[in-house]
Amino acid sequence: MFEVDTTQLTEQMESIIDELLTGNGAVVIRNAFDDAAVADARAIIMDESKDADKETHFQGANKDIMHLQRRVWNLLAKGEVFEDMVQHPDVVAITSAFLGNQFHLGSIAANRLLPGGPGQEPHIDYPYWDMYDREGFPARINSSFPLNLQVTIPLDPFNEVSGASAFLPGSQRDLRYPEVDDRDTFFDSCSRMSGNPGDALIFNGMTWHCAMPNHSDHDRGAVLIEYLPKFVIPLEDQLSGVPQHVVDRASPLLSRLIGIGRPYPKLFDEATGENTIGRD
Ligand SMILES: O=C(O)CCC(=O)C(=O)O
Ligand SMILES: [Fe+2]
Repeated sequence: MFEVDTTQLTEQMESIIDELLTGNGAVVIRNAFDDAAVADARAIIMDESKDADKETHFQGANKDIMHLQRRVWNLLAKGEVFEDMVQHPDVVAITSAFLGNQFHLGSIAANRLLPGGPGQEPHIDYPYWDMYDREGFPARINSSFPLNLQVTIPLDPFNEVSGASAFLPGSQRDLRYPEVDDRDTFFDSCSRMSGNPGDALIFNGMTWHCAMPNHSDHDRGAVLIEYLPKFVIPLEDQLSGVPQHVVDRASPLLSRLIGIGRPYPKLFDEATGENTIGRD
């Protein structure tokens, strides 16, 4: 994977955008988060996922072992460390360049694969995640500009044995949900998002990818952050789900990410009579 040199971020930005949109579809910032942040996040997620009782996705063929892949949703309600995770300055700079500087948060959740845990079907992420129903999407929708940026933060070693996410380099250029018939090609040709706890694995959500089975003897946990341009409806309801004490201490960036002050939808009949949009 293309390794971002954070000391050269401004100079590299065009190459990063190229890599995400028309290159392999994924880049990595090594050691984005320190050991203390990882340990804190991991402890919270292990505790919150003692039961396998949350909605999960892309597990079609794995019903018997589905409980070995566990989700923790709405992490901003579960620990202060996650407030830092969604505001990492280098990730924010890349996301601003990729999705526009008013991007917001679609979701921050965890995916925990226990030993023996199953992989997922190859897929693409929200807002494309149900694109197997192609008729639900606009005519000629294509990959020329992005509506999603995903950031995976491993909390355990991510390697071929432990079930590091697989992705098919370049698959984002042809925006479509992988067919069942594409799976052999996917699994034969995929690369892995290998990494260490605290790395930030960043990818274009149009890239075909999936969690892979965990054949190791340890957990494979990860924080999954999804960023969206300002006009795409968030996946998680942060406005209801993020507690008031987090809202009260939120930075301007975090407030925007969770949708505080988001103008629409709006009751224009109740607005004051003034001109609010336009160059002049
Ligand atoms: O946990 C992983 O490796 C990937 C998870 C994923 O892609 C998803 O749930 O959408
Ligand atoms: Fe995904």
